[in-house]
Amino acid sequence: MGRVVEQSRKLQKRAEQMIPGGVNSPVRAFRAVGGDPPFIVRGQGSHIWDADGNDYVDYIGSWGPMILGHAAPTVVEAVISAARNGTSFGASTPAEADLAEIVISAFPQMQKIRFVSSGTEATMSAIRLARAYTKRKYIVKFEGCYHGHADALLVKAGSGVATLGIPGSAGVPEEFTQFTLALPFNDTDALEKAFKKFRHQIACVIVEPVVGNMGCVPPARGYLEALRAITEHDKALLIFDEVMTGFRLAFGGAQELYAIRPDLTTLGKIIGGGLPVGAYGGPNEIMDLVAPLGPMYQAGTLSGNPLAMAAGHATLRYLKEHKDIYNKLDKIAAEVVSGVAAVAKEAGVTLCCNRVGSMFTWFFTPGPVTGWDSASKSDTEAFGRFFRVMLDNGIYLPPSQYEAAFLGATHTEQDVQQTIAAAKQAFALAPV
Ligand code: HOZ
Repeated sequence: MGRVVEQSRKLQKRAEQMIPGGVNSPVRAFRAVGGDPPFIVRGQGSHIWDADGNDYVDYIGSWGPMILGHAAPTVVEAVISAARNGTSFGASTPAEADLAEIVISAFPQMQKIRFVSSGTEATMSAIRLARAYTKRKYIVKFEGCYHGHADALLVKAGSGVATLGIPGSAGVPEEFTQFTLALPFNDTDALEKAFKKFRHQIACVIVEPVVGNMGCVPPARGYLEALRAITEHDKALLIFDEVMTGFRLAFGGAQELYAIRPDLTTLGKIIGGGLPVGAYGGPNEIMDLVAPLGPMYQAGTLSGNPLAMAAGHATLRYLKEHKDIYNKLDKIAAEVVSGVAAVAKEAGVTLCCNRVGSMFTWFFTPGPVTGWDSASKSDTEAFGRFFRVMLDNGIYLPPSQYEAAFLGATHTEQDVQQTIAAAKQAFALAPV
């Protein structure tokens, strides 16, 4: 089919003159897949439109937040009405407690929450808090998991770091990561060994309970239980990074789905309804160490911003009142994932399809994909070819093999059929 890309190309050239790579976050660049990134001018429901008028079924959803679809009326109204009263005060507003209350209602272990403006701030602060609480230095993270771009966490990270093949970021002195232990995901033995070697020295284990940042990788049966038991035994904290999974896999996130209670939870994306919000929360005993109550300092001019609080609250209130959405998301995601898998099989293309609820990835490898070692065996060239044909046929997927796709409550049967038809075309063109 082919797309007209003239306007997007012009906009990209203009942006490149002023913004590194023309993007304000590297995952938006098309370096790993090639082709012209569309410049988006409008979104409605499950669709977005670019500057050339091309219409796409959107499976990025702003990398997770848009569970209610683009320009959801309830969210738009809430933001407009908040904006009429002023956009920022640097002083407390009632909207902060409104959002706090509904978030806390979703997580049984959470008694207090602190809002920040991004997932990076949330995880960075939660780790500082875990160190303050345990008075220990080491942290454990997992290969292929991504917890934002704080120095100590850019070790064997997923997301853009994995996509661009940057093993550890330039500008991070070795000393800043000397207390970060990066272990393979879904490997209980490796964790046990680390806890044996660093007994009573590990402040916390931080994990994406369902990984989205090396593509979608679910936890093996019993793995999250093992994380809980090992951390509890050593009196280290368990942090669930639910920036992606919170309010997506269930209203109470992955911890509700898998029935595990971490000590701290980090959130972002959906809790801001498409505006910049992050958060970390947990029991009073830990959260009361946060300034001004305690000695762990963390701050932010735009934290708890009234527009962001209003968008988040409108989104969560809608989800709370329509919990059947999760069944609908599961059903439609299952249809699209298995539909594409079926046309791949017909065409003789080998895929490993990973999905939990409305997060999924078509890995171009026989799999199984259970961690970074197996994810990184994917044929990224084949993914790139698939991605470009999908885009030309109006399907907007994450431009990387190592990012989960998301769908929202506004995706339709027609979107699914269009996606499967596009995949059929992509596989027909694929060299076998
Ligand atoms: N966690 C998001 C995608 N893996 C980050 C989005 C971004 O870096 O812009």
